[in-house]
Order: sequence, then C-alpha cells, then structure tokens
Amino acid sequence: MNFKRKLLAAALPLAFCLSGTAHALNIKFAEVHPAGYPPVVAEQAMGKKLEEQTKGEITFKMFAGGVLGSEKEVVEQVQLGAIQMTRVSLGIVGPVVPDVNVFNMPFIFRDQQHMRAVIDGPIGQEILDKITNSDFNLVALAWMDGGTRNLYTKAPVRNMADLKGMKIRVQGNPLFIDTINAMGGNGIAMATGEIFSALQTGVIDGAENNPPTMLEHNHYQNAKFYTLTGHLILPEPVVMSKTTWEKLTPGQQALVQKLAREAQFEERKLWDEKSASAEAKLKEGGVEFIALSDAEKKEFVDATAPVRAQYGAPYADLIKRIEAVQ
Ligand code: BDP
Repeated sequence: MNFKRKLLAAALPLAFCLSGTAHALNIKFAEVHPAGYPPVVAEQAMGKKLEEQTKGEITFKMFAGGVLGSEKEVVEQVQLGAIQMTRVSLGIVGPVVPDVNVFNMPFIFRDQQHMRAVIDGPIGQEILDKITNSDFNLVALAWMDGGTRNLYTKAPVRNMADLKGMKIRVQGNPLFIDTINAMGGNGIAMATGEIFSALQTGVIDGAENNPPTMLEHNHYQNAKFYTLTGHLILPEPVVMSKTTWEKLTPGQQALVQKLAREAQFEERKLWDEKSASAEAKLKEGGVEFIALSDAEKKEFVDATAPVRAQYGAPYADLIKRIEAVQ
C-alpha cells in the first residue's frame, strides 16, 4: 500500500463516524421468557418498528429464554449499559428502587382491571419516573402486563392453614418473603430459571405465578395444585439503560418512548389470549384449580395486613390514590 492509500484507509472509519451513518446503535433486549410469550412478541414488534422507522440507525435483537442471565443479573448489566434494554418484573426492581414497592404489596390492586387502570394513568407514569429518576441508570418506558399471581404447590392448599410451613419460592425481594411468611409459609428467594429443578427435587414445595409462566416454564409438571389467592398483580416495566438513552437523539428518544407505549397496549391483548389458553392447557395437563370462598380469601388478605402496614407506611397518600382509581 502506498502512503496516500494508507492515509485514506486510516481516515475512512473516522469520516464514517463523523457522518453518523456508519455506526448504528445496536439494542440487545434481554427476556427471561421464551419466544412466543406475550411480552416477547410485543417487544419484538416494537424493535421491528424501531428499525424501520429509524431506517436502520437503530438495530434491535431479542435474546429470549433467559440466555443473557437471570433478571437480577440482566438488570445489573442494563445499569452498566452492557445490555441496552429489558423487561423485568417489578418485583426485581423493588430492592433497587424501593419507591416501586407500593405496587409490589400483596392485595394492593383489587383485580387486574384495577391494576391496568392505575398503570395507564398518572400513577403508572409516576412509578416509571421514580425508576428513571433514581440513581440506578435506567429509563423506564412502559408497562407490560404480567397477570395475577397465585400459589402453586405439590400438595393442595385449600385454605391458609394448608400452607403452614411450606417452602414457597418467591422473587428476590424481601417484601415477598415477608408476604409468604405472613401467610404461614416459608418464603425462599431464587431466580426464575432455578424453579423447575427446585420443584422437581423437592427443595421447594411450591411457587407462585401467573398461568402463562406456570405453563411455559414447565413448573406445572411438578406442582399440580393452583390455589387462586390472587395475592400479587405485578406490572412489568420495560427499561432502557440510561447510558444507551443518552446516546439517542431527542427524536430517537421520543420514538423509543412512543413505540414502547404502543407495545404496552399490544401486549395486553396477547396477554389475555395467552392467559385463557394457558389456563386450559394447565387443566389438560392435570392441574387442579382451587377456588377460594370470600372468607377463605379474606384470611390471606388479613394475614398480610402487617406487610402492607410496614412497607406502605411511607406511601399512605399514594395508596389512597391507588385505591380511588376505578
Ligand atoms: C413472571 C414474570 C417474570 C419473572 C417471573 C418470576 O413475568 O418477569 O421473572 O415471573 O417470578 O411472571 O421469576
């Protein structure tokens, strides 16, 4: 190579960088759920629109099925900017941003419709902003629906007394351990990916989750009783690393925000379909759904009142506003 050519070769990458066309921003999106799961589908649709509408300035790749790690590990990577986006259960965010724990309290929402009305309105935005304005280097963009969580166990739980002493897996948040303990069980935190074998080997007696997770993560194979406690209705924020966010132009930021919000409503439709089909498949797979009478359910609600009192104390006004949402 002669000298002139060498100079050209050295200058070219720089020229591309300056023109801004050569270095697309690549988004790796981490999901603990498998391909085809409602949020995964909605997030992929969001990514596709993002690629199209930025004409490839932003690229998007989904890493489903937990291949990039547990939710806790992924959140840490997103904080560092090594992974650009993820959706996590709010349960995992609580220990990092305690203000969000109001939504993580047992029986804080009356039902799924109430939760949706709250997350769609100003309170939902306030909680997203709490995440964004915390020191944790995340920008919270929208909410995915994660349905209602009920107990599933190897031996039937037909009332609260049956739960006594049972080891129940929860997400890594002390609030959830306290919740299960208040119900008489023994809350044990572990990552999603460990539940299947923990149920199989009897390390735990049960777990708690929505029907799609119980089905798609195969937990029903070793836990055949599903008690409809409805103790948690957890929405799930879609977050971007602030490090990534700050690399976007204001126009790109607005687009990401808009598309994430669209995904919030698209996922909801998918969620309702999936919940219904998961319920049917679980029943076909031999799972007994155990309905509770009002009095039986009230036992669970009353037993967890101290947890709400403890964790909700700093947020009395917010809780009143949540209760007032119709
Ligand atoms: C599912 C959530 C997922 C959690 C999982 C769990 O969608 O984000 O990781 O529960 O309990 O419902 O670990």
